[in-house]
Amino acid sequence: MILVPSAKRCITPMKLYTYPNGKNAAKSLVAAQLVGVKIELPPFQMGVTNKTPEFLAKKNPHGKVPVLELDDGRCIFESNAIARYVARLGGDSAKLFGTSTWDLGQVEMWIDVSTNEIDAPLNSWVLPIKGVWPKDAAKEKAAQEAVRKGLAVLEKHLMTHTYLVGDTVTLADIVCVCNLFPGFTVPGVFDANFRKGFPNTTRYFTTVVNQPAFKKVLGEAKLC
Ligand SMILES: N[C@@H](CCC(=O)N[C@@H](CS)C(=O)NCC(=O)O)C(=O)O
Repeated sequence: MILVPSAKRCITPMKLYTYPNGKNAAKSLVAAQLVGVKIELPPFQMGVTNKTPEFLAKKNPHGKVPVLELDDGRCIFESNAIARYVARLGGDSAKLFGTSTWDLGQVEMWIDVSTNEIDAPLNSWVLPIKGVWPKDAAKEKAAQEAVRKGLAVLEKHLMTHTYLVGDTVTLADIVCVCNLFPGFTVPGVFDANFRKGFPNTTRYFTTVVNQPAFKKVLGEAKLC
């Protein structure tokens, strides 16, 4: 059943503006692997390329990445929007969006849950550790609590599900696993002790992240 209109397949490869190993860019790069779409990574210097007048005028006025440039020069920003677009390019909309209207709703729901309830607070935990954001102990404690709450919901769902929706990887798993990636891999975040409280989420993450399309984009996920 075709639920989502497929986007036109580009002949000239699309370009994804991003810095190396970004988990937001990985969402669309994994989707591209799974639907058989080619995406090029043009030379990019974080903080320089994305602040040029040309980038701000034509690619993303927010000066942020990732940005997907189509073969005709039009651009899409916001990593989930880019991932949705790429996922629809394969021609088989069922592949990453499930096989029913219910599945599609669930895929969209889990994309939003993992973005709002996990990725948002996880950034406030991980980015100060990576030195990207300033340290603020009170904010980090609140972020950790919020991540635990978000993960508790995921953990319960994954007690009886291998994947978030249906029996195969969907875009929900791609977005969720990319969002979880820094938590499971940045030292001091989801460490062995933390993981004991989330066995289903840990099993889910390792199951999905070790699949070839994920490994090709994200590399070896060494748990922290
Ligand atoms: N919600 C956006 C977040 C984009 C974002 O914050 N990108 C960061 C890198 S992860 C960025 O480009 N920052 C540059 C800046 O803020 O100047 C998405 O999912 O694409």
